[in-house]
Amino acid sequence: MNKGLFKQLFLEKFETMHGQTIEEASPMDIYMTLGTMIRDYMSRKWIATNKAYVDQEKKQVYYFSMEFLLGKMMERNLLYLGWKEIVEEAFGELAVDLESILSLEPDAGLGNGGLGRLAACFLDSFASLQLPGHGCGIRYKYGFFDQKIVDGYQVELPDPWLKNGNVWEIRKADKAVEVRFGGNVRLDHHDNTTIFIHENYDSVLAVPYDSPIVGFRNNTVNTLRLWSAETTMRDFDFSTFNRGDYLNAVKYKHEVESISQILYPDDQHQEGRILRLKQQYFLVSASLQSIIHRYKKKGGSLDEFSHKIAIHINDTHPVLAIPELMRIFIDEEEMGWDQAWQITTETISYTNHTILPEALEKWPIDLFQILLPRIYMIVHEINERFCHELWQRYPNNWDKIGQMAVVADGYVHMAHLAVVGSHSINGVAEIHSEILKKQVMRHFHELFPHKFNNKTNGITPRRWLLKSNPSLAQLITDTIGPAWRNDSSELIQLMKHTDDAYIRDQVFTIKHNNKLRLAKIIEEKTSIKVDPSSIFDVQIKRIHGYKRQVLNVLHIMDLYNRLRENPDLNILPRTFVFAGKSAPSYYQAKQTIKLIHSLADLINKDASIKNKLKVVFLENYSVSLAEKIFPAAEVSEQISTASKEASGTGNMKFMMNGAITLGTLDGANIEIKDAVGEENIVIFGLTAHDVLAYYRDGGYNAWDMYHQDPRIKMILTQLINGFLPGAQDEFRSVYDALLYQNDEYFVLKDFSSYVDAHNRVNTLYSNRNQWLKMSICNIAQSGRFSSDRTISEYASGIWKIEPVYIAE
Ligand code: 26W
Repeated sequence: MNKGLFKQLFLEKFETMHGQTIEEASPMDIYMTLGTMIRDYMSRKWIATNKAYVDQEKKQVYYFSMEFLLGKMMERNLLYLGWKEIVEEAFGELAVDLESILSLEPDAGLGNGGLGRLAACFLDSFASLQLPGHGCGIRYKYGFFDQKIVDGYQVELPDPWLKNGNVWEIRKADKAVEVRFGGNVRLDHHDNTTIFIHENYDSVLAVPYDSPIVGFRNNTVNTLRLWSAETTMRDFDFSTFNRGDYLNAVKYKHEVESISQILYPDDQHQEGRILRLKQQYFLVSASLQSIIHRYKKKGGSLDEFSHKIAIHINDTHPVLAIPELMRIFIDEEEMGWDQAWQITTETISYTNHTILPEALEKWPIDLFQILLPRIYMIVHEINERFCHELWQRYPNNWDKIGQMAVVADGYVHMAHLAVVGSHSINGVAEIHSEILKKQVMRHFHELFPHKFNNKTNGITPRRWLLKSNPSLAQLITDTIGPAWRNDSSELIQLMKHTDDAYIRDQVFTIKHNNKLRLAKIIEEKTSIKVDPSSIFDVQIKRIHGYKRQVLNVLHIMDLYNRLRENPDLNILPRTFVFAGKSAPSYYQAKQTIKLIHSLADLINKDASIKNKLKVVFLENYSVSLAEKIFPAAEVSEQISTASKEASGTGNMKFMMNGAITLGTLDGANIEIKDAVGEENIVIFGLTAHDVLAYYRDGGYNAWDMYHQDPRIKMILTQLINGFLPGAQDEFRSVYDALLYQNDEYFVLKDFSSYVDAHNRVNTLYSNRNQWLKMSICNIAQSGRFSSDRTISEYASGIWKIEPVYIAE
């Protein structure tokens, strides 16, 4: 492609699509035309990729996930195809501003947070590493809610991201499959075998929408297949409607479509709602049917299935893939139990993303059985056989067997099903995998030690550096060459330049410009003016007790108290930036958002502290907003209660953009510390070992902190004495959680060490050269946190898949 050719093709495409000339074009028409052109161009590569996969009979992996938090795709696709500059110049000649066209695209926000964004980074790495890996998910009509802040409170609005259509997807109506819910199972006998007949079920039509996922500057185009729930024509238009039961027909249609209507806006808390279980089964049943259908059509033998297909489940949400695969093998393919079980376990692998007990999924048996009668029978049988094995191994140890059973205490335990029915279980950072093996899943680890492994998370350096921080990316390319974009281990070459005055200067200038850009966004969105020379100290992530935004707030209050007492206090000016959404039903998290706003109100208006402190909350955190914040950040707040954050991936995005981590020894922070060395990170607080010991043995009393530390006493009093603007009792619940509920997340316990850590940051930052050296070191060491490294490890260690070269 070159500029002249692009311009010509674009104008032709525009006229055929819109029946008018470019002079009359609306920006949306231009967006659609460009999107269609890109898609058409990718289509040829897409066909070639699929053909190569089939012809070469290479093993493929399907990544099953309830969430894919993709963000925008157009700029990504332009960059990856190598078209961006051409289009920019051609549009310049047509007096069209590419930036404003790109901004028209809504984020695909089909995820809550870390787990969903990880799935998106993985798709990026599959394609960029030329690996045959595809995503399977749900095409939610409404993505993660839009967050509005009204008077300091979070208000949730729907996210109708599909309202103007979606240029990237292709509806494949002919590939629709049927998914069955409810009804009953009748047993029949044929030639000495029992046959299970599922009858009187409600049937839902699953219609796939495929989107191309193109690799970086290669010819690989993989597929993200998202399923949409529709009524079958048979059910809606004819039978019910003809009986004249119009209202019921409409109600039924509505009920069916509700399955793919909305993403559940809760992470780290399982709700037990039947619609969620429906979504989970809908995803796995539709995906497996289509995978097997295609596999057989291409002549594959089921005996070979696990050698040709790997299925990965992203947390337990798609764990029904295990009994569903068993159902298809046994009921539809007439396979015996033992063979079906062997193939199933060899096919499926599972990642755990959290140890928070409230997030571990379990479903009440009665609800499960009514919705999925045949699947329940299979789960029951899996449980019987597994408990029998346990009995052989641990005779009479009912306690242990009860703790490990798949079905127990009236519930189906999804994580147990995942461990029993898969060949690999991994955590997402070293410490997390260790906690799984030694604590949460210790009985399972004892039984199946070979199944457990670690795959430390990663992020794609192409979106989180090349796309979001182009000037830093350019500096890196100028310094060490462009290879880092495909081979992130190359970033280590930057270590040779940590003392290079020119590079330091450039890193400083780039960061400063990114801060200016963010300062402008902050002013536009909040009317708050921040000092671009102040330290940009950033905490952006879901709002949750264990992530301890409250600890950040308490430190800011203390700093403010010190400044009020002495306005000439010798500290560097700071800007504290927050962003993040709370689950709609999570009261404490919502109060935390209000607390940040009240504090911001108080501090930002106080002239006496001479602009040394600003507090900003940016509403509606999203992939696109994140892309603007990470490049401008200098301090990365990773302050979860040790042991609670499985990995974190924001920490890696900050690091790759040159921010210094201020964090606890939790999740991947530990590996970041190992990578950069103690002198290039600021660590504080309890260790996971300390925290787990407190939970086990007790011995922590939050009131001791209150009585021992006058700073804590003062701040906590300020939470409830009207010091903060707004109603007197607004923050009583925050106060009570910290004192009367004994501070479950050890905020007060870690307070003092957190304040010390901030003081260290202040000292380090005052030596500009030292700070820039730290920053360059962080960028240089961030290569190991590329999702390319992570996916290569999954590919060789778990899935046994290999790259497939796709010719031009
Ligand atoms: C059933 C409700 C529900 C929904 C989502 C429970 C749990 C989840 C996810 C497992 C929450 C999640 O996103 N976990 C995060 O996963 C990231 C990717 O591995 C990690 O980096 C984060 O530490 C972890 O919190």
